[in-house]
Amino acid sequence: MEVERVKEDLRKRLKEARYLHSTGVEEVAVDLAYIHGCDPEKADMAGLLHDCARNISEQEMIHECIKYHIPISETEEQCPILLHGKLGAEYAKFRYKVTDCDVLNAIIYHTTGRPNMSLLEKIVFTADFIEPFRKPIPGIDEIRWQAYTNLDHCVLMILESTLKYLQAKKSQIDYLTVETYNYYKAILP
Ligand code: DGI
Ligand code: FE
Ligand code: FE
Ligand code: FE
Repeated sequence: MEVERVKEDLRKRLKEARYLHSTGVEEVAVDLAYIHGCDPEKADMAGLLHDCARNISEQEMIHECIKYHIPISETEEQCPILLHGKLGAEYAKFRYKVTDCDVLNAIIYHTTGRPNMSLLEKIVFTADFIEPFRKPIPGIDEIRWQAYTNLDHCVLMILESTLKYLQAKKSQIDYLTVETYNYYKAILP
């Protein structure tokens, strides 16, 4: 489906704030694609669609995952919000006719990341965190700077910030969030 038609559909389906966030991620992802040498059209689609399954209730998310045969881990059962990436990729495939695996993986892994992410995966993961409509958090200026300078370092800083936030909230931490953090910590000097 064309980007403009996807946008029109998302504008109807998502709450206004979530739609604005999605277009913010879209724009930042395209900028990062040009800077880091990634396909801007893929970044555009992945950024726009990354949260396309975010606007349903936790209960509905579980139901939808069962419908799409998405396996649910114990952590995901406790924190169903973790499922919106995997479910979003299914919507991208079936509702928006996305076939590109890299785009689908960027949607799947945008919340936890994963070790050894593709350039597009890192771009969407990062754009989700730094887009201009998101509520500012301490350290965001340095993280934004690193997004345009050293993307791996930026990914590590985002994970550090997310882990701190989850620990403060006493939320369950997904094993992939931890593995991703360990991976980027280990590969950086
Ligand atoms: O969907 P967004 O709000 O744009 O952002 P997101 O997909 O990165 O994160 C969604 C929520 O998931 C956010 O409140 C942070 C939280 N989250 C990220 N990693 C983990 C997590 N929650 C749990 N319980 N465990 C994690 O490892
Ligand atoms: Fe999300
Ligand atoms: Fe995120
Ligand atoms: Fe998001």
